[in-house]
Amino acid sequence: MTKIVATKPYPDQRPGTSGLRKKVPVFQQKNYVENFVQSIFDSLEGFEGQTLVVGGDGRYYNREAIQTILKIAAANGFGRAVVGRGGILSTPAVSALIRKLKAFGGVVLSASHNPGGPDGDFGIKYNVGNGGPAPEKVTEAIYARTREIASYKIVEAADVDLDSLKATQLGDMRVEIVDSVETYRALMETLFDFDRIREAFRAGFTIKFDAMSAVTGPYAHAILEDALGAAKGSVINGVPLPDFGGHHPDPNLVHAKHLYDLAMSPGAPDLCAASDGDGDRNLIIGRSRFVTPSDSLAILADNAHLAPGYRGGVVGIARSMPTSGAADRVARKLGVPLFETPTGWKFFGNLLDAGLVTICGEESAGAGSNHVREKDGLWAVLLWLDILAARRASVDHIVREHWATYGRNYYSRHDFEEVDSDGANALVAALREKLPALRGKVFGDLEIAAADDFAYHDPVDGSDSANQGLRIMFTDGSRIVYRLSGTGTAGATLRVYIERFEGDVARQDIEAQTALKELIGLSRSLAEIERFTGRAAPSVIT
Ligand code: VG1
Ligand code: CO
Repeated sequence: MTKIVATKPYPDQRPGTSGLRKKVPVFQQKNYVENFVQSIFDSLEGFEGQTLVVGGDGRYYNREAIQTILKIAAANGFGRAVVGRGGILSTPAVSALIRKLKAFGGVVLSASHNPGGPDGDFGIKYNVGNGGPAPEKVTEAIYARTREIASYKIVEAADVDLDSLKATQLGDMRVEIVDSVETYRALMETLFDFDRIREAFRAGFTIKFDAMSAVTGPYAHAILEDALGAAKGSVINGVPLPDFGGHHPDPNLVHAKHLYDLAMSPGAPDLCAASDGDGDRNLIIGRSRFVTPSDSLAILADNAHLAPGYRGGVVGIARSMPTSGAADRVARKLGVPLFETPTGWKFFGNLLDAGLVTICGEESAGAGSNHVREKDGLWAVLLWLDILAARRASVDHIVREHWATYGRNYYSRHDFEEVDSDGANALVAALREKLPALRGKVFGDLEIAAADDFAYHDPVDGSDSANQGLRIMFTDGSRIVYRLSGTGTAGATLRVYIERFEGDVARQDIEAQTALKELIGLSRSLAEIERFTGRAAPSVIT
């Protein structure tokens, strides 16, 4: 039954910020999926007879990839595979299942917020036994293996029926198809006061949740509408589609503009929210009030104790380096440590496992806690709902009160997408060269206090990660950060993160681009963005 198939390495299978992401036709090349999956298993030890969780966001090629993964897992000696029905599992649901089942690990099929379809993007990510993305030393080992792989092992068998909730045998491995939502919904019930939220909906609270035709549809229907009693129709675009209806399932102000417009319109719902392709990001917009992800992290950390799952308070907060310093101010007030990590959820795993932090977040619309080891879109929406129900206040009120207490970190990210890779690399190289000379330079009201290339020392396992983003810090606490995306599939994407602190309440409600104008101008000239990329303006501003 088990066959050993000869293969040749592909040179381009290096996992990025979050797994291996490529265009669908790249994954459709002969043995491309097989090579990568066998390389994952070749880099692991001790999974004989153990459980593997498998699921994805339902995008094009999800089912085909799952069949291949199951057959290779069976041939390599896994004892059991647990798969979401129809191949559907959100990224946080995979994490929850791995933890609940004490599985050896899991494979997540997703390219997250990137578009799907035959010409869209696909992705494969391996998660380890704590439920979180494999740390860098594992992803680098996988990559090294892909460079020399010569064969893979696969069971020859008919495809598994992914749509019926039953168990079947695949070689010596048992395959169980499970409900995609159940474990996740039960976990949410342990964290939040469902009665209190239900009561709020009964009393007239309104929500609009856009699942963006991606994976969170079934979860949002089951939790928001069925369990919590939000009005039918509160969840829109709630059926996962292989091409996400032709849209970018990216919950930001560009791709979810209709939601923003709704939130700013007369008679807007109390809360507008959305998640991304694989369900780990969140967008929060109150009536007339957009909440930046960095502010959302700070506000959630500050108010988490109101939810039953966090009654004991938070022990620490972690944020990715480009995320604004708003959470730092909360940590200081709470008297708990704040950790600054490189971009990507894999860097939070050790801190969470060691019990050093309770809540983590990224400026890219990701927040999560120690309940799983991934960021979690619906979790963030539910925590907001529970806080709103407990405080009986509007999103706008909570945000403004937060700024009045802590000050406001004006924040914006400018993305220059799909620029020429050589130009982007040259820009970074030139800026890196310039960093040491920048200290003390004055531009109008701004003086550079320090400039460096961010490096992270993991306090738990002692590992080091260098070249994680160029930081330019100013004497007034303002900051400009530059880094290249590690999730794109075409050319390079330059991300520029801009931040300025405002302590004066009278100046806290200025439109962000206006408040950051001077820094934005400087971000362009310091790095000579137009000269290196040919772009005078970013393609996406969030
Ligand atoms: C982006 C975000 C990062 C996030 C990553 C995965 O990475 O900036 O914060 O962790 O996507 O999120 P990059 O390297 O393109 O900047 V997801 O929802 O795409 O799994
Ligand atoms: Co995602």
